[in-house]
Amino acid sequence: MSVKSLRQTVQGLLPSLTPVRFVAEDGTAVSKPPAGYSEPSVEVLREAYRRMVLGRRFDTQATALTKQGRLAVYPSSRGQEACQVGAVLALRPDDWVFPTYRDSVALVTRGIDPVEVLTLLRGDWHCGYDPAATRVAPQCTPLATQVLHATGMAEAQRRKGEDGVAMALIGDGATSEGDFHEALNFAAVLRAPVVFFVQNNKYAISVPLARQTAAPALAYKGIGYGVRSEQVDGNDLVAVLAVLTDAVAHARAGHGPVLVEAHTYRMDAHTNADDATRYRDAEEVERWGAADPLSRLEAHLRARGALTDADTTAAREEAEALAADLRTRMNTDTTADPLELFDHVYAEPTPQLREQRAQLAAELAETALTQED
Ligand SMILES: Cc1ncc(C[n+]2csc(CCOP(=O)(O)OP(=O)(O)O)c2C)c(N)n1
Repeated sequence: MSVKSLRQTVQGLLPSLTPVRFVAEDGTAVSKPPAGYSEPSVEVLREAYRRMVLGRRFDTQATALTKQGRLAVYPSSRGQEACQVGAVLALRPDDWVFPTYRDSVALVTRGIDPVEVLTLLRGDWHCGYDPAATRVAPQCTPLATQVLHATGMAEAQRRKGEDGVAMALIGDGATSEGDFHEALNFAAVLRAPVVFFVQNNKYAISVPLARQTAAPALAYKGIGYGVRSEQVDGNDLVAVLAVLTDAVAHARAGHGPVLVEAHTYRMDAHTNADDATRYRDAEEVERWGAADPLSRLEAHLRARGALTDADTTAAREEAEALAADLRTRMNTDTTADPLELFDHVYAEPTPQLREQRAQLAAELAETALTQED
């Protein structure tokens, strides 16, 4: 390869030096719009605003349900709505999404029933919706395994001659897992149509980014594998949507995978069971509060005359109705059969599994007898 074409190849992979941004924290447009990206239409931005209002209300309601004991655990994504809504709006309904436990708002945005989204976190079943019908994989709890699954699905679609894209949602901490690196390498070699979307929310439970990586940005991790990479202001919906739409188009056109790192912040604790005050100070949280993605988009659209009081009221009313419906339906007890636990582990249960099932069945029968006495 000549030095000239080598330089071009490297430049084609490199992320911009600072995160791509269209809208400043106060809602005003940045003076020099980022080159190479198209701004989403006003209609799309209005829809994104509505989805972000719904997503935030869903999130605060789910957190409240943990306090009432109706939900076993909830990893909030408050503050990450621009990432979660932007990711889904950048995809077609027939593209695949590979989410983590923190991506419930993305799933609600995808149109999945909020009660079904919470099935895993309620502890009832591993997945409450139909992954094949929704093209959303079950929310992944082991870190980074979904990145390989997304790559495999993207490659399978390509081999079938379909033009679908798979998007893996992943946290900053999970980029230290081997699976992340294997997936990037594999995807780049195969030119699989997959987008790796890292939501860098600055902490992996209590581990800050600086103790996770020495890379100048997580986006640079793509270059070594030959994966085109970009970084974006994750609290600017306009930028997230513009960058992800571009990444999806790149993958769909057969040009290979893209890694996008969004710089955002987890406003709440890791989950309701975690005390974030033990590892980060209030000042930092307050600073990020000023960068809130929802109020930023609202201010931006209002300044452009694209959002009225009637629009914001309508969105909030719709969000209240969603929360009320969620409360009502989550207030009914589910009646799960403990033996169902063994149903879908293997197509053919192993002898050990059969033995465990029999053991549990005997214990349940004994408990039932004791209760009758
Ligand atoms: C393979 C694996 N190792 C460890 C854990 C325990 N664990 C759960 S969440 C978490 C932190 C993840 O942080 P990050 O990837 O930044 O995602 P975030 O929760 O911030 O969205 C860890 C270490 C796990 N779930 N899976």
